[in-house]
Amino acid sequence: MFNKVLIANRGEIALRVIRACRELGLSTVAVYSEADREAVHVRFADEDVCIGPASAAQSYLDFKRIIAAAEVTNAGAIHPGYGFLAENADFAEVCESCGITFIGPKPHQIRQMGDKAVAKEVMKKAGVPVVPGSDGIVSGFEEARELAEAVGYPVMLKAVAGGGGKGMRACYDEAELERNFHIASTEAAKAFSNPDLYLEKMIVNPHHVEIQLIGDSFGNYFHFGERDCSIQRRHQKLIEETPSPLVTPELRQRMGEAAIKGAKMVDYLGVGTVEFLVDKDLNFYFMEMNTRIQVEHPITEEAYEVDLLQDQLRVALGEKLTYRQEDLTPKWHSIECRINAEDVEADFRPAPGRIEAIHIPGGPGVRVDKAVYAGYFIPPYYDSMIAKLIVKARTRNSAIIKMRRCLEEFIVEGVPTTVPIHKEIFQNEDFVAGKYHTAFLEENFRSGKTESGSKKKSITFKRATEAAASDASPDQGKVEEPVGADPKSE
Ligand code: MV4
Repeated sequence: MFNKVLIANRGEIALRVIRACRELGLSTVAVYSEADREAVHVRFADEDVCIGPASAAQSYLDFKRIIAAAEVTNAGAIHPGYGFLAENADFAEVCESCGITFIGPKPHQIRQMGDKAVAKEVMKKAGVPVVPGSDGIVSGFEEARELAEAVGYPVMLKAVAGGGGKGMRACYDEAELERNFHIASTEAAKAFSNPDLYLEKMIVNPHHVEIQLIGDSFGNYFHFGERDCSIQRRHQKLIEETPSPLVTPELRQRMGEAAIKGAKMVDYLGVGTVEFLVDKDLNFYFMEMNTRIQVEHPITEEAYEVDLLQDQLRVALGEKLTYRQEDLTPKWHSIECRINAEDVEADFRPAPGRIEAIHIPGGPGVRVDKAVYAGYFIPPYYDSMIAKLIVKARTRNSAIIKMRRCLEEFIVEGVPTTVPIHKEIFQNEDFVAGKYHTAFLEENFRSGKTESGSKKKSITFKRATEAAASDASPDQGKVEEPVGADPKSE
């Protein structure tokens, strides 16, 4: 067992882990790169170790430096956060062989879910619905052609070592399939050192709905409903919400049970997320399983009144979970906006630099997970997310009103942020009506040349109708039952 945790990460998630550790009486070790000397996670950990230069390859991704830091500080466990080494099975294995608890699932579970074709086979065996397509990898174009003929076009070619939208190609006919087959496998070989592909029927305009689950070492499994992550751009999520406007209580139960069946199949340990695509007829299909705590976990914590970080640490400590599934219902509607230091007008280009001033919204039902402050210099080496703005309210409409208010209060000077685009999305009538799928942003954005004729893309967002845009309160004139109050909405 362990009583000291090294956090192999930075930014808001490192701080989130430190907070959970302190509440559980665990001591903490921060590691940091030379670019992160002034970072908040370093200040709030009990101990800290500089592990190398700014480049992630020589710091947050370097097994040897992180293991060495754990050994010199006598940390018994490593929490990887998300990104960096969070889903690296080799790293989890190295931790184990050094007698350090990796806070996450077992190495073979990470490896199984990391191979997308294997993951799909495992889920299929467990009885989880999967998209029709190849059983495992496709050996060559000829096999791909026959399969595509059988399931019908359009189809997708996906790299088994890809994921999160990487190494994926749409094919609308046989000619395109033939062209793409060679391109996709060559690309996959280069990008992932693995040329293997699998094939699936394409689900058109799907919703991205993911189920949060947890398993302990006694074989107990629970799910915490879904998160709708359909508002994304080039596979980068911008907004997540729970409950999903699409998901009925009955669908939630079926998807939750399917996710747990899949997790049980691999004796899954810890927190995990099972990603599904949901089509317009509410059919759901397994996509991927994420074997980490995710960026968007706070909306589930807020809606379900749980602490997933504490639970993740507890099951890693060998504790038993004491939930009853029937108690795990959404108590609130929660929405998250990812606030990134990016120039939206310049194709969302990351915009590192100094935060000259910052005002963080507050008030009831508002949570901001961040690790930035006035005067902080956002280094150019890592991702551009600077804060997560999370609200909760009893209804979706009141959560939208609260989010609009918080976005007005969210002031950052010194670097551009994604706040302006969030303001626009929260005025869009389709979004406000809960009518959106994964193509929402692409469909609602127009890009073109600016008046000056420069190459800079100017992006304008289709506005809500005048009536909806000027109506500050979508609650008005519309009666909506609070979350959980209507037995039908449970
Ligand atoms: C698909 C799909 C349509 N049909 N698979 C993208 C990320 C990866 N997790 C799976 N992805 C998709 N797989 C089939 N058979 C459409 C997507 C997809 C997508 C999925 C979730 C969220 C946003 C997306 C945006 C474009 C494509």
